[in-house]
Amino acid sequence: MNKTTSIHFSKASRVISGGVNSPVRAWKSVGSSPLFVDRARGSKIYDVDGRAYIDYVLSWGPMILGHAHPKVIAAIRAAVKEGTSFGAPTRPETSMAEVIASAFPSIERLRMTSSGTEAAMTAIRLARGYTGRKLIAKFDGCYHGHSDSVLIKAGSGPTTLGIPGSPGVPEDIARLTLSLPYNDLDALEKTIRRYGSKLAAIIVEPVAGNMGVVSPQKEFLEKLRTLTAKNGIVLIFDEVITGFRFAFGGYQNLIGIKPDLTCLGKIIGGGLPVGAVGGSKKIMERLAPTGDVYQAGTLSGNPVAMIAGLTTLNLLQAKKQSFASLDKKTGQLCRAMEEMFFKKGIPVCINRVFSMFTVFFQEGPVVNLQTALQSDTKMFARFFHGMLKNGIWLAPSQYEAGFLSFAHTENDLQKTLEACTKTLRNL
Ligand code: KE4
Repeated sequence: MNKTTSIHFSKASRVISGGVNSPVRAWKSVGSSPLFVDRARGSKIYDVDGRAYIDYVLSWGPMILGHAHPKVIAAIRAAVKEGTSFGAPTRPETSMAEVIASAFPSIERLRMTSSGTEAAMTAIRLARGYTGRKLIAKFDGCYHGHSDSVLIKAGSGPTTLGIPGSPGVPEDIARLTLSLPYNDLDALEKTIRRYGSKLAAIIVEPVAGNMGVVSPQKEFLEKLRTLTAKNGIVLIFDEVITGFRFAFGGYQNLIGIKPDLTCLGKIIGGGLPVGAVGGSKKIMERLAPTGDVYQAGTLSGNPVAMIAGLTTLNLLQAKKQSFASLDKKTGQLCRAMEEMFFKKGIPVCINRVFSMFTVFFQEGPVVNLQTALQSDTKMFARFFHGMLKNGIWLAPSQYEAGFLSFAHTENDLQKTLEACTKTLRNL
């Protein structure tokens, strides 16, 4: 660890819990203090010593256009001149809702929040209020933010840190959440047979990104849709990561499945704090003030965040065709890395869905949390640090996703592969 980092980290640790404002940033699972970032532009991120890295974290997904896109920055600059928050409805919020509703056929009404956690928490409360039922179900290794009901066998930070449940979540709340293995049709059918009429909602990441990337097996999501519809259970797709990541819309559009509620975040905020929950008018109108399910937020739909998000979505809409190129680039990178590991005789399983990927240090296949946990996290940590030393910034956890942006160039990919070659020499 370099000297500057330790100075910044020890200073931060004197006043911020763990020195970070979100646990995964602490780099605990890769066994070092975190680098501090000064700035970022395009596909590059720069630490406080001015060292540049090709960034595959992209702020955990939002920066799909690349960092500090000039049009996004210009739009934010113009917006902040008019004020930053009014606590009153603004036209950019309506435009945001219109753009999202036009991209998601399942969304007739939307409610903005300031985080994905609030979006998922709202969706669950709304489903419970709408159905009058208490029980919900989720899937092991999926992460839907840190509200009490979903911190059960949760992915992302909880899995990274080995705290899939969490002290502070009362047993009375935890017992209202069932958690099943992802991609396990039998477990799903058994659970619905046993609890169907008691379940308010089932929430799922349609493509899992928080146990590392795990794609849904054929029929898993179709079966989920059929069984929830049959039993009056609200199906919630958590598309906080996947919303506008694969196409101009959700993963739901690509597979032709309409969930009852969708959670969004990350990309729709263009790098500013945002979340959203959307769905059918029938369910969404149960939210206060039209309905009786309460939900609120001082900065929900913040006009500056809306402008950043709208500018991002408008630029993505103009790139509709080039999502395929992002997919192609990511495929090239992953295949080339797979080849390198194979030649070195190091077992890896690289899971990729369009422009998100994870290099699991194991033979594979990785189809759920249980198989993901077979990975060699020590080897992952050595790979992480080797790539960092060679100028590549990967997610500091085996159980997270890597992302490409439209700003990643062929040259970036070439440099990444060169870094991988050098790293594998000493792995
Ligand atoms: P936020 O509350 O962090 O905005 O969103 C929570 C959330 C909800 N749903 C999904 C599918 C998510 O991936 C997330 C947040 N993702 C993590 C990383 N995988 C955020 C990084 C962090 O916790 O610092």
